[in-house]
Amino acid sequence: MVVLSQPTLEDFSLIKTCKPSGSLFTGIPVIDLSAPDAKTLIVEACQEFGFFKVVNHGVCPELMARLEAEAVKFFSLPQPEKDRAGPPSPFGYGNKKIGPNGDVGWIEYLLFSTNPDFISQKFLSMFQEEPEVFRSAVNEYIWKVRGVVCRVLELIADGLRIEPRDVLSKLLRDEKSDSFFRLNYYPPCPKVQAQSGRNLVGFGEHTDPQIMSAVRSNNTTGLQISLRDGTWVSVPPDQSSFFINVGDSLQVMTNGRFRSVRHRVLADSLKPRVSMIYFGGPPPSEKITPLPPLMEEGEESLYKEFTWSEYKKSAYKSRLGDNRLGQFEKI
Ligand code: GA4
Repeated sequence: MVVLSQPTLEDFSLIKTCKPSGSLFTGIPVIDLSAPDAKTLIVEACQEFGFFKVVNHGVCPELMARLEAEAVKFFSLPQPEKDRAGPPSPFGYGNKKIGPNGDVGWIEYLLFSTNPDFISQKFLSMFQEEPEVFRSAVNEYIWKVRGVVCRVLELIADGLRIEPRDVLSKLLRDEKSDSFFRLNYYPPCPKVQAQSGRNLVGFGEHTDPQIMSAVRSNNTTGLQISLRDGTWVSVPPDQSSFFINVGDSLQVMTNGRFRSVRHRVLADSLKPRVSMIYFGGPPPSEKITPLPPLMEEGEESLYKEFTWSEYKKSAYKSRLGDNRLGQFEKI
């Protein structure tokens, strides 16, 4: 059995805590990708929640389990070995520090670009032994999960009656697509839970800047989303499904019809949470503006015009919880 080092109390001092909500929310939309009404249900879910669960997606559970096992193996390595894969500037291994502006959380992670050349280089320098097994699991997984997100984006185009149906998915399939992949490991926090009755915040509240993200986690709770009225609800975990988040860019491309969902992760008091997330982003030079066929007559964009590279630059100057789209809204 793999035993990970126990956190010390000093490790907790900067990290926020939060009272865990007892119950799990039962209202998350569940989309069967093969169902005839999938396109309509996805559009409704993107408008109401900016979040939904996808089942019947065709990615085999063995691949998810294999990648999860490889991730746990990595996070179980001695600290100096993991540190050799860091810091995440912006890609690599990170421990508690999130982004460049002072955000922290009860988390360890690996952050990659989905560009295969980049992955292989980083992996080769990261692992002396057997990089190939991990690398191929990551590459295969990214390929499959991108396929799922592209299918969802094509169903969205159908549901919104936009042509061509690859208007969004082609941005993720583009060889210049600026997409990320992240493996997160949230260690359990039993001491804090016992002393305060609160859980450590693993990843503070935020929205994803990209077009769309797909999260797969093990069966540990922790993910919470904010509803329209600002209430936080806990998402029941499901290791065989994907949870899809609408990102800021898709909110802009639908001129505010879709909602970029605010979400956060609380560490569990007893079990580690392991998640793998694909963040589908456009090429750097892509203009992020409302899709013309969607606009009603006389409708104006709610946002100033910007490219993905401009948005990303400004995101990396922000704090995690900031309303990043705020400064791009037209007044
Ligand atoms: C949030 C979504 C993704 O995890 C991420 C994050 C990125 C990082 O961890 O480096 C950011 C965060 C995320 C948005 C604001 C900036 C950048 C940390 C941060 C404080 C990889 C992304 O693309 O944006």
